[in-house]
Amino acid sequence: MPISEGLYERACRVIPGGVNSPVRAFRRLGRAPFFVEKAQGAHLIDTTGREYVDYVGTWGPAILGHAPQAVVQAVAQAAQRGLSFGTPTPQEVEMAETVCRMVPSIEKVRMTNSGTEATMSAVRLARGYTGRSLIVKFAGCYHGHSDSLLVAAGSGALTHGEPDSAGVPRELAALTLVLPFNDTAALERAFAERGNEIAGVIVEPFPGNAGFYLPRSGYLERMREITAKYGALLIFDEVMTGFRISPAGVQGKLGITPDLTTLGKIIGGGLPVGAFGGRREIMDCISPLGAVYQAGTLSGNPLAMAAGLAQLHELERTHAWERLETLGARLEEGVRAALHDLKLPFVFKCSGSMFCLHFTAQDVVDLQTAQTSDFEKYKSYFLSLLDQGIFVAPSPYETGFISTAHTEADIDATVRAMRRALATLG
Ligand code: KE4
Repeated sequence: MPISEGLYERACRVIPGGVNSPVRAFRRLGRAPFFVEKAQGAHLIDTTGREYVDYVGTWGPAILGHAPQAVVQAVAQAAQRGLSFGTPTPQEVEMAETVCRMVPSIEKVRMTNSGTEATMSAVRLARGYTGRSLIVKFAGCYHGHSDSLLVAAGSGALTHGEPDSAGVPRELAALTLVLPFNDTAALERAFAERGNEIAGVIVEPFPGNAGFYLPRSGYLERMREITAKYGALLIFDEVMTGFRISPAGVQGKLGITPDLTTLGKIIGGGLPVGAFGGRREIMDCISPLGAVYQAGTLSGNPLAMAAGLAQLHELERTHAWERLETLGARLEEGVRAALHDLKLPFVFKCSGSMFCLHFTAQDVVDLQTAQTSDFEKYKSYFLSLLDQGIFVAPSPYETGFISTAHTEADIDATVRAMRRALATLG
């Protein structure tokens, strides 16, 4: 299949790995990435004119599909009024009011330009608010690339973390404890031993960065109890799940109230936006009110606010979450039937419009079980789907996203293509 080889070679000469974010490079897949010329609805069109049904959805933001008219028109109209002012604007107030209305745990919110900025700021705020230094995260959960969160589990669950990237000082990594997800005993031990040092616990409530999987019943509820007991802040990283799993993300679906929430992706409508918010008494510690500094030249950018507001309003106007549940259930039914008919023991995890097929027979409940997925099988599946015009995540450690622009016909065609891709693996 013709791929934009020339473009990729040019890109590799001037961009590290030819991409502006590593996952786009199709590493270990034995094929150069395609380059997108344009996108509309549930479809991408690459520079060779080839079309794909898209389940990456620009990693989450494209919940209405690509270039939804409501969003495109809002951005075009905003652009006519200017691109960036460095002053407050009415749209930022409307965005903050909308977020606080849709996510009741958020009483005040600050805009950033990415999910990374949002989680980095939330971690600093937890430390500033509590006066403590330790942060707890979970193996396999990804919260962007700030130093304190690029940390892997240390030699022992209770010992300090190890850098998960070159350039992260060991001294800083030591202030992050990395625990196994879905392991309540490990969480209770960490707090029993060091609870009064822990500023905050940051978690993807429905993890989507080691493939998609779910918390065991009661796990997050216990996490809420323990953090409250020890005065540590519970930070729900809903950059991926926010405004998708429900209007109020996972917290809305499960009825759990975190102290802070980080947001991104959907809130920007495809433009660069992140946000962090929570209880007023905590958020009022943020500059210029409080002593925790946080800032951004383009935070609350008028075009990004116009895009995000148009997307959120369109989601509400169309009751999008019902549609996403319907489409997700149709995909789940089709995939499970295919796995049954082909006698494949693979594990399919989904919730609403988020899904992942794990190429393992082990139930996937954390990073360790996710890593039992067979990469070569995933590679074969990915390439077969790509050749059939279906674009799923170019890594087994990502999540698939359905949008309201997908149709029943798209889902049914995708299931047929999955059957063909899986049939070679039996
Ligand atoms: P960004 O800085 O990429 O906007 O957001 C970081 C982030 C924070 N929290 C969660 C739960 C996230 O999933 C992300 C980013 N997600 C990845 C997809 N796995 C972004 C894709 C990429 O890195 O290119």
